[in-house]
Amino acid sequence: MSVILLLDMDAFFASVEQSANPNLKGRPVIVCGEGRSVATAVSYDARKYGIKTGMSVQEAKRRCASLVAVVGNMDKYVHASLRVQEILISVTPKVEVFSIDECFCDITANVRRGETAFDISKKIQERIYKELKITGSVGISCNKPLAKIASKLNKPNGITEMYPEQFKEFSKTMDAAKLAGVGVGRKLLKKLRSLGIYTVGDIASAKISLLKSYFGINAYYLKALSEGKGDDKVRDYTHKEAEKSVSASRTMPENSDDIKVVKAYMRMICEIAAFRLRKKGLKSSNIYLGIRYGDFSFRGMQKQLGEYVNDTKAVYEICLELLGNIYPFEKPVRLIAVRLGVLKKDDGQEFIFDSMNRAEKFVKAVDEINAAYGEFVLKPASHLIAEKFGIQKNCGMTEREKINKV
Ligand code: TTP
Ligand code: MG
Repeated sequence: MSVILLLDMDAFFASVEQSANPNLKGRPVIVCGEGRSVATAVSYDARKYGIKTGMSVQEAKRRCASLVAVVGNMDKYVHASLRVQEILISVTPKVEVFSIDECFCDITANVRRGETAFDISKKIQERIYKELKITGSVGISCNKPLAKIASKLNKPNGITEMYPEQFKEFSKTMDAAKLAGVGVGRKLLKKLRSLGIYTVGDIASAKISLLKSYFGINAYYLKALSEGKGDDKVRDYTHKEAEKSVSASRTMPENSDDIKVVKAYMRMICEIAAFRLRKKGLKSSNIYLGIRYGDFSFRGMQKQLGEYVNDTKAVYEICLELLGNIYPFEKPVRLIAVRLGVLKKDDGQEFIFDSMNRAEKFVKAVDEINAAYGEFVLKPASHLIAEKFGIQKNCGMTEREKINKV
Protein backbone atom coordinates (compact mmCIF):
# COMPACT_ATOMS: atom_id res chain seq x y z
CA MET A 1 0.00 0.00 0.00
CA SER A 2 1.25 3.48 -0.89
CA VAL A 3 1.48 6.32 1.61
CA ILE A 4 0.55 9.61 -0.06
CA LEU A 5 0.70 13.02 1.50
CA LEU A 6 -0.95 16.22 0.25
CA LEU A 7 0.34 19.52 1.57
CA ASP A 8 -1.99 22.51 1.09
CA MET A 9 -0.71 25.84 2.38
CA ASP A 10 -3.09 27.80 4.62
CA ALA A 11 -4.55 31.03 3.18
CA PHE A 12 -1.45 30.95 1.01
CA PHE A 13 -1.19 34.42 -0.61
CA ALA A 14 -2.45 36.10 2.59
CA SER A 15 0.04 34.15 4.77
CA VAL A 16 2.94 35.11 2.49
CA GLU A 17 1.91 38.77 2.84
CA GLN A 18 1.63 38.44 6.62
CA SER A 19 5.03 36.82 6.81
CA ALA A 20 6.57 39.61 4.69
CA ASN A 21 4.98 42.39 6.75
CA PRO A 22 4.89 41.88 10.55
CA ASN A 23 2.25 44.64 10.88
CA LEU A 24 -0.23 42.29 9.25
CA LYS A 25 0.27 39.43 11.75
CA GLY A 26 -2.90 38.51 13.61
CA ARG A 27 -4.93 41.00 11.59
CA PRO A 28 -7.72 40.17 9.16
CA VAL A 29 -6.09 40.28 5.71
CA ILE A 30 -7.25 39.62 2.17
CA VAL A 31 -5.21 39.57 -1.03
CA CYS A 32 -6.88 41.13 -4.06
CA GLY A 33 -6.12 42.71 -7.44
CA GLU A 34 -5.95 46.40 -8.25
CA GLY A 35 -9.06 48.57 -8.53
CA ARG A 36 -12.52 47.09 -8.00
CA SER A 37 -11.42 43.58 -7.33
CA VAL A 38 -12.27 40.40 -5.43
CA ALA A 39 -10.54 38.53 -2.60
CA THR A 40 -8.37 35.68 -3.85
CA ALA A 41 -6.92 34.74 -0.47
CA VAL A 42 -8.53 35.30 2.92
CA SER A 43 -6.56 35.00 6.19
CA TYR A 44 -8.09 32.82 8.90
CA ASP A 45 -8.73 35.94 11.04
CA ALA A 46 -10.72 37.47 8.17
CA ARG A 47 -12.70 34.24 7.68
CA LYS A 48 -14.24 34.76 11.15
CA TYR A 49 -16.21 37.64 9.61
CA GLY A 50 -17.68 35.41 6.92
CA ILE A 51 -15.30 36.74 4.25
CA LYS A 52 -14.74 34.22 1.47
CA THR A 53 -12.65 33.86 -1.68
CA GLY A 54 -14.38 35.51 -4.64
CA MET A 55 -16.16 38.13 -2.49
CA SER A 56 -15.77 41.73 -3.65
CA VAL A 57 -13.31 43.84 -1.66
CA GLN A 58 -16.16 46.26 -1.02
CA GLU A 59 -18.36 43.57 0.52
CA ALA A 60 -15.41 42.18 2.53
CA LYS A 61 -14.69 45.65 3.98
CA ARG A 62 -18.35 46.06 4.82
CA ARG A 63 -18.18 42.88 6.87
CA CYS A 64 -14.98 43.85 8.67
CA ALA A 65 -14.01 47.52 9.05
CA SER A 66 -10.46 46.71 10.25
CA LEU A 67 -9.77 44.49 7.22
CA VAL A 68 -6.47 45.06 5.40
CA ALA A 69 -6.67 44.51 1.64
CA VAL A 70 -3.26 43.88 0.08
CA VAL A 71 -2.76 44.03 -3.69
CA GLY A 72 -1.20 40.72 -4.67
CA ASN A 73 2.31 40.23 -6.00
CA MET A 74 2.66 36.95 -7.89
CA ASP A 75 6.46 36.89 -7.85
CA LYS A 76 6.42 36.64 -4.06
CA TYR A 77 3.99 33.71 -4.09
CA VAL A 78 5.87 31.84 -6.81
CA HIS A 79 9.09 32.31 -4.84
CA ALA A 80 7.47 30.97 -1.65
CA SER A 81 5.93 28.09 -3.60
CA LEU A 82 9.32 27.06 -5.00
CA ARG A 83 10.89 27.15 -1.54
CA VAL A 84 8.13 24.89 -0.20
CA GLN A 85 8.76 22.52 -3.14
CA GLU A 86 12.49 22.45 -2.34
CA ILE A 87 11.73 21.39 1.22
CA LEU A 88 9.47 18.59 -0.02
CA ILE A 89 12.07 17.36 -2.53
CA SER A 90 14.57 17.03 0.31
CA VAL A 91 12.12 14.46 1.80
CA THR A 92 11.28 12.49 -1.38
CA PRO A 93 11.90 12.91 -5.14
CA LYS A 94 8.27 11.93 -5.72
CA VAL A 95 6.73 15.38 -5.46
CA GLU A 96 3.90 16.26 -7.82
CA VAL A 97 3.03 19.94 -7.95
CA PHE A 98 -0.76 20.22 -8.09
CA SER A 99 -1.20 23.99 -7.80
CA ILE A 100 0.76 26.98 -6.56
CA ASP A 101 0.16 25.92 -2.95
CA GLU A 102 -0.52 22.18 -3.15
CA CYS A 103 1.83 19.23 -3.69
CA PHE A 104 1.35 15.49 -3.50
CA CYS A 105 4.30 13.49 -2.09
CA ASP A 106 4.75 9.74 -2.18
CA ILE A 107 6.36 8.89 1.18
CA THR A 108 5.96 5.09 0.93
CA ALA A 109 9.75 4.51 0.93
CA ASN A 110 10.29 6.87 3.90
CA VAL A 111 7.64 5.00 5.92
CA ARG A 112 9.23 1.65 4.99
CA ARG A 113 12.50 2.96 6.40
CA GLY A 114 10.75 3.31 9.78
CA GLU A 115 9.56 6.89 10.11
CA THR A 116 5.84 7.48 10.66
CA ALA A 117 3.82 9.52 8.17
CA PHE A 118 2.79 11.83 11.00
CA ASP A 119 6.42 12.56 12.01
CA ILE A 120 7.41 13.19 8.39
CA SER A 121 4.53 15.65 8.04
CA LYS A 122 5.36 17.39 11.32
CA LYS A 123 8.98 17.87 10.22
CA ILE A 124 7.85 19.30 6.86
CA GLN A 125 5.54 21.76 8.62
CA GLU A 126 8.27 22.78 11.09
CA ARG A 127 10.82 23.38 8.35
CA ILE A 128 8.41 25.43 6.29
CA TYR A 129 7.51 27.50 9.32
CA LYS A 130 11.15 27.99 10.29
CA GLU A 131 12.18 29.11 6.80
CA LEU A 132 9.07 30.94 5.56
CA LYS A 133 6.94 31.69 8.65
CA ILE A 134 3.84 30.28 7.01
CA THR A 135 1.78 27.18 7.77
CA GLY A 136 0.28 24.39 5.72
CA SER A 137 -2.08 21.50 6.36
CA VAL A 138 -1.32 17.88 5.53
CA GLY A 139 -3.62 15.04 4.54
CA ILE A 140 -2.26 11.49 4.55
CA SER A 141 -3.78 8.41 2.96
CA CYS A 142 -3.13 5.58 0.50
CA ASN A 143 -4.32 7.51 -2.55
CA LYS A 144 -4.48 11.06 -3.89
CA PRO A 145 -8.20 11.88 -3.58
CA LEU A 146 -8.35 10.68 0.05
CA ALA A 147 -5.16 12.59 0.96
CA LYS A 148 -6.66 15.71 -0.59
CA ILE A 149 -9.96 15.33 1.24
CA ALA A 150 -8.08 14.70 4.51
CA SER A 151 -5.94 17.83 4.11
CA LYS A 152 -9.05 20.02 4.34
CA LEU A 153 -10.40 18.46 7.53
CA ASN A 154 -8.14 20.19 10.08
CA LYS A 155 -7.15 23.54 8.63
CA PRO A 156 -5.06 25.54 9.45
CA ASN A 157 -1.80 23.82 10.42
CA GLY A 158 -3.38 20.36 10.72
CA ILE A 159 -2.19 16.84 10.02
CA THR A 160 -4.96 14.36 9.23
CA GLU A 161 -4.47 10.69 8.48
CA MET A 162 -7.45 9.10 6.83
CA TYR A 163 -7.28 5.62 5.32
CA PRO A 164 -10.22 3.84 3.63
CA GLU A 165 -11.33 2.16 6.90
CA GLN A 166 -11.66 5.53 8.69
CA PHE A 167 -13.07 7.12 5.56
CA LYS A 168 -15.77 4.44 5.36
CA GLU A 169 -16.96 5.23 8.87
CA PHE A 170 -16.56 8.95 8.45
CA SER A 171 -18.14 9.12 4.99
CA LYS A 172 -21.50 7.86 6.24
CA THR A 173 -22.28 11.33 7.54
CA MET A 174 -19.77 13.30 5.46
CA ASP A 175 -21.43 15.96 3.29
CA ALA A 176 -20.85 15.17 -0.40
CA ALA A 177 -19.79 18.86 -0.75
CA LYS A 178 -16.50 17.81 0.92
CA LEU A 179 -15.63 16.14 -2.40
CA ALA A 180 -15.36 19.57 -4.05
CA GLY A 181 -11.54 19.51 -4.27
CA VAL A 182 -11.52 16.16 -6.05
CA GLY A 183 -13.60 17.10 -9.04
CA VAL A 184 -17.16 16.98 -7.71
CA GLY A 185 -18.35 20.38 -8.82
CA ARG A 186 -21.39 22.42 -7.86
CA LYS A 187 -23.56 21.13 -10.70
CA LEU A 188 -22.87 17.49 -9.94
CA LEU A 189 -23.53 18.16 -6.27
CA LYS A 190 -26.85 19.80 -7.07
CA LYS A 191 -27.87 16.83 -9.20
CA LEU A 192 -26.90 14.39 -6.43
CA ARG A 193 -29.02 16.36 -3.95
CA SER A 194 -31.99 16.33 -6.29
CA LEU A 195 -31.69 12.52 -6.26
CA GLY A 196 -31.78 12.50 -2.44
CA ILE A 197 -28.03 11.83 -2.20
CA TYR A 198 -26.54 14.11 0.46
CA THR A 199 -23.62 12.28 2.05
CA VAL A 200 -20.64 10.40 0.64
CA GLY A 201 -22.14 7.31 2.29
CA ASP A 202 -25.33 7.86 0.24
CA ILE A 203 -23.21 7.71 -2.93
CA ALA A 204 -21.52 4.51 -1.75
CA SER A 205 -24.88 2.83 -1.16
CA ALA A 206 -26.59 4.19 -4.30
CA LYS A 207 -27.16 1.69 -7.11
CA ILE A 208 -24.53 2.01 -9.86
CA SER A 209 -27.34 1.74 -12.44
CA LEU A 210 -28.99 4.86 -10.97
CA LEU A 211 -25.71 6.82 -10.95
CA LYS A 212 -24.92 5.63 -14.46
CA SER A 213 -28.24 6.83 -15.80
CA TYR A 214 -27.45 10.36 -14.60
CA PHE A 215 -23.65 10.61 -14.80
CA GLY A 216 -22.70 8.09 -17.50
CA ILE A 217 -19.13 6.84 -17.33
CA ASN A 218 -18.34 9.24 -14.48
CA ALA A 219 -20.60 7.16 -12.23
CA TYR A 220 -17.78 4.61 -11.81
CA TYR A 221 -15.31 7.26 -10.66
CA LEU A 222 -17.86 8.72 -8.31
CA LYS A 223 -18.65 5.32 -6.84
CA ALA A 224 -14.95 4.41 -6.44
CA LEU A 225 -14.31 7.74 -4.74
CA SER A 226 -17.19 7.23 -2.31
CA GLU A 227 -15.63 3.88 -1.39
CA GLY A 228 -12.28 5.53 -0.69
CA LYS A 229 -10.57 4.25 -3.87
CA GLY A 230 -8.49 6.40 -6.18
CA ASP A 231 -5.29 7.08 -8.08
CA ASP A 232 -2.07 6.63 -6.06
CA LYS A 233 0.49 7.50 -8.73
CA VAL A 234 2.55 10.54 -7.78
CA ARG A 235 4.65 11.78 -10.68
CA ASP A 236 8.34 12.48 -10.10
CA TYR A 237 9.24 16.11 -9.66
CA THR A 238 10.41 17.15 -13.08
CA HIS A 239 9.81 20.79 -13.72
CA LYS A 240 12.40 23.15 -12.29
CA GLU A 241 9.84 25.88 -12.05
CA ALA A 242 6.06 25.69 -11.98
CA GLU A 243 4.52 27.16 -15.10
CA LYS A 244 3.63 30.76 -14.31
CA SER A 245 1.49 31.75 -17.26
CA VAL A 246 0.26 30.85 -20.72
CA SER A 247 0.05 33.60 -23.30
CA ALA A 248 -0.64 34.48 -26.91
CA SER A 249 -0.03 37.69 -28.82
CA ARG A 250 -0.19 38.80 -32.43
CA THR A 251 0.52 41.96 -34.38
CA MET A 252 -2.43 42.95 -36.55
CA PRO A 253 -1.73 43.09 -40.28
CA GLU A 254 -2.99 46.67 -40.24
CA ASN A 255 -3.34 49.03 -37.28
CA SER A 256 -6.99 49.64 -36.45
CA ASP A 257 -9.16 51.67 -34.09
CA ASP A 258 -12.34 49.94 -35.27
CA ILE A 259 -13.78 48.25 -32.20
CA LYS A 260 -15.32 45.45 -34.31
CA VAL A 261 -11.94 44.52 -35.78
CA VAL A 262 -10.11 44.79 -32.44
CA LYS A 263 -12.77 42.69 -30.71
CA ALA A 264 -12.73 39.98 -33.38
CA TYR A 265 -8.96 39.87 -33.29
CA MET A 266 -8.89 39.76 -29.50
CA ARG A 267 -11.44 36.92 -29.57
CA MET A 268 -9.03 34.81 -31.58
CA ILE A 269 -6.09 35.58 -29.33
CA CYS A 270 -8.24 34.58 -26.35
CA GLU A 271 -9.02 31.33 -28.17
CA ILE A 272 -5.34 30.59 -28.80
CA ALA A 273 -4.38 31.31 -25.17
CA ALA A 274 -7.35 29.44 -23.65
CA PHE A 275 -6.81 26.46 -25.99
CA ARG A 276 -3.15 26.24 -24.91
CA LEU A 277 -4.26 26.39 -21.28
CA ARG A 278 -6.79 23.59 -21.74
CA LYS A 279 -4.26 21.48 -23.65
CA LYS A 280 -1.95 21.68 -20.64
CA GLY A 281 -4.84 20.70 -18.33
CA LEU A 282 -4.67 24.04 -16.50
CA LYS A 283 -7.01 26.79 -15.36
CA SER A 284 -6.18 30.42 -14.67
CA SER A 285 -7.47 33.04 -12.24
CA ASN A 286 -5.50 36.06 -13.49
CA ILE A 287 -6.21 37.52 -16.91
CA TYR A 288 -3.93 40.11 -18.44
CA LEU A 289 -4.61 42.08 -21.60
CA GLY A 290 -1.82 44.03 -23.28
CA ILE A 291 -2.39 46.51 -26.11
CA ARG A 292 0.39 48.06 -28.17
CA TYR A 293 -0.61 51.10 -30.18
CA GLY A 294 0.69 52.08 -33.60
CA ASP A 295 3.18 54.49 -32.01
CA PHE A 296 4.54 51.57 -29.89
CA SER A 297 3.17 52.91 -26.61
CA PHE A 298 1.74 50.11 -24.46
CA ARG A 299 -1.16 49.63 -22.06
CA GLY A 300 -1.38 46.58 -19.80
CA MET A 301 -4.41 45.74 -17.68
CA GLN A 302 -5.23 42.72 -15.57
CA LYS A 303 -8.00 41.22 -13.55
CA GLN A 304 -7.64 38.81 -10.68
CA LEU A 305 -10.64 36.47 -10.51
CA GLY A 306 -12.18 34.69 -7.56
CA GLU A 307 -12.39 31.49 -9.61
CA TYR A 308 -10.31 29.53 -12.11
CA VAL A 309 -11.37 29.44 -15.75
CA ASN A 310 -10.13 27.97 -19.02
CA ASP A 311 -12.97 28.38 -21.48
CA THR A 312 -12.57 30.96 -24.23
CA LYS A 313 -15.87 32.67 -23.49
CA ALA A 314 -14.92 33.44 -19.88
CA VAL A 315 -11.45 34.68 -20.91
CA TYR A 316 -12.91 36.79 -23.72
CA GLU A 317 -15.57 38.37 -21.51
CA ILE A 318 -12.94 39.51 -19.03
CA CYS A 319 -10.72 40.83 -21.83
CA LEU A 320 -13.71 42.77 -23.16
CA GLU A 321 -14.19 44.31 -19.72
CA LEU A 322 -10.49 45.26 -19.64
CA LEU A 323 -10.64 46.62 -23.17
CA GLY A 324 -13.49 48.88 -22.00
CA ASN A 325 -10.90 50.77 -19.88
CA ILE A 326 -9.17 52.08 -23.00
CA TYR A 327 -12.09 52.47 -25.37
CA PRO A 328 -12.55 54.76 -27.33
CA PHE A 329 -8.97 54.10 -28.43
CA GLU A 330 -6.60 57.07 -28.23
CA LYS A 331 -4.66 55.69 -31.19
CA PRO A 332 -4.97 52.75 -33.59
CA VAL A 333 -4.16 49.35 -32.08
CA ARG A 334 -1.15 47.48 -33.45
CA LEU A 335 -0.76 44.40 -31.23
CA ILE A 336 -2.90 42.46 -28.77
CA ALA A 337 -1.53 40.15 -26.08
CA VAL A 338 -3.42 37.94 -23.64
CA ARG A 339 -1.65 36.33 -20.71
CA LEU A 340 -3.33 33.83 -18.40
CA GLY A 341 -1.61 33.62 -15.02
CA VAL A 342 -2.10 32.20 -11.48
CA LEU A 343 -2.51 28.69 -12.79
CA LYS A 344 -3.70 25.50 -11.23
CA LYS A 345 -4.39 22.03 -12.54
CA ASP A 346 -7.89 21.50 -13.74
CA ASP A 347 -9.30 19.27 -10.94
CA GLY A 348 -11.92 17.96 -13.34
CA GLN A 349 -9.18 16.79 -15.72
CA GLU A 350 -7.14 15.25 -12.95
CA PHE A 351 -9.92 13.26 -11.40
CA ILE A 352 -12.59 13.29 -14.12
CA PHE A 353 -15.37 12.86 -11.58
CA ASP A 354 -17.38 15.86 -12.50
CA SER A 355 -19.99 15.37 -15.13
CA MET A 356 -19.42 18.00 -17.75
CA ASN A 357 -22.16 20.43 -18.47
CA ARG A 358 -23.20 21.24 -22.02
CA ALA A 359 -20.85 24.21 -22.38
CA GLU A 360 -17.87 22.20 -21.17
CA LYS A 361 -18.77 19.32 -23.49
CA PHE A 362 -18.95 21.77 -26.37
CA VAL A 363 -15.56 23.30 -25.53
CA LYS A 364 -14.04 19.83 -25.28
CA ALA A 365 -15.53 18.72 -28.59
CA VAL A 366 -14.23 21.86 -30.31
CA ASP A 367 -10.77 21.28 -28.80
CA GLU A 368 -10.72 17.68 -30.00
CA ILE A 369 -11.62 18.66 -33.54
CA ASN A 370 -9.16 21.56 -33.56
CA ALA A 371 -6.44 19.34 -32.12
CA ALA A 372 -7.02 16.82 -34.89
CA TYR A 373 -7.27 19.27 -37.75
CA GLY A 374 -5.43 22.34 -36.51
CA GLU A 375 -6.42 25.44 -34.56
CA PHE A 376 -9.59 27.28 -35.65
CA VAL A 377 -11.14 24.69 -37.93
CA LEU A 378 -14.20 25.26 -35.79
CA LYS A 379 -14.63 28.84 -34.86
CA PRO A 380 -17.15 31.25 -33.47
CA ALA A 381 -18.90 33.81 -35.69
CA SER A 382 -16.50 36.60 -34.70
CA HIS A 383 -13.70 34.68 -36.42
CA LEU A 384 -15.61 35.13 -39.65
CA ILE A 385 -15.36 38.88 -39.17
CA ALA A 386 -11.62 38.43 -38.75
CA GLU A 387 -11.51 36.48 -41.97
CA LYS A 388 -13.40 39.27 -43.66
CA PHE A 389 -10.74 41.71 -42.53
CA GLY A 390 -8.01 39.35 -43.71
CA ILE A 391 -6.39 38.98 -40.30
CA GLN A 392 -6.95 35.27 -39.71
CA LYS A 393 -3.55 34.22 -41.06
CA ASN A 394 -1.69 35.98 -38.30
CA CYS A 395 -3.91 34.29 -35.71
CA GLY A 396 -2.72 30.83 -36.64
CA MET A 397 -5.95 29.93 -38.43
CA THR A 398 -5.67 26.80 -40.46
CA GLU A 399 -5.36 26.77 -44.21
CA ARG A 400 -8.39 26.37 -46.37
CA GLU A 401 -7.69 22.67 -47.17
CA LYS A 402 -7.87 21.80 -43.52
CA ILE A 403 -11.12 23.70 -43.12
CA ASN A 404 -12.48 21.78 -46.10
CA LYS A 405 -11.69 18.49 -44.39
CA VAL A 406 -14.47 18.97 -41.82
P1 TTP B 1 -6.40 27.70 -2.01
O1 TTP B 1 -5.48 26.63 -1.50
O2 TTP B 1 -7.69 27.28 -2.64
O3 TTP B 1 -6.79 28.67 -0.81
P2 TTP B 1 -5.91 29.25 0.36
O4 TTP B 1 -4.55 28.64 0.39
O5 TTP B 1 -5.93 30.75 0.26
O6 TTP B 1 -6.74 28.85 1.65
P3 TTP B 1 -6.84 27.40 2.37
O7 TTP B 1 -6.20 27.57 3.70
O8 TTP B 1 -8.31 27.14 2.47
O9 TTP B 1 -6.12 26.41 1.50
O10 TTP B 1 -5.65 28.63 -3.06
C1 TTP B 1 -4.25 28.92 -2.95
C2 TTP B 1 -3.97 30.31 -3.44
O11 TTP B 1 -4.37 30.46 -4.80
C3 TTP B 1 -4.74 31.38 -2.68
O12 TTP B 1 -4.04 31.80 -1.51
C4 TTP B 1 -4.89 32.47 -3.69
C5 TTP B 1 -4.87 31.77 -5.03
N1 TTP B 1 -6.25 31.72 -5.58
C6 TTP B 1 -6.59 32.55 -6.64
O13 TTP B 1 -5.76 33.30 -7.13
N2 TTP B 1 -7.87 32.51 -7.11
C7 TTP B 1 -8.81 31.67 -6.58
O14 TTP B 1 -9.96 31.65 -7.04
C8 TTP B 1 -8.45 30.82 -5.48
C9 TTP B 1 -9.45 29.89 -4.87
C10 TTP B 1 -7.16 30.89 -5.03
MG1 MG C 1 -4.29 26.54 0.32
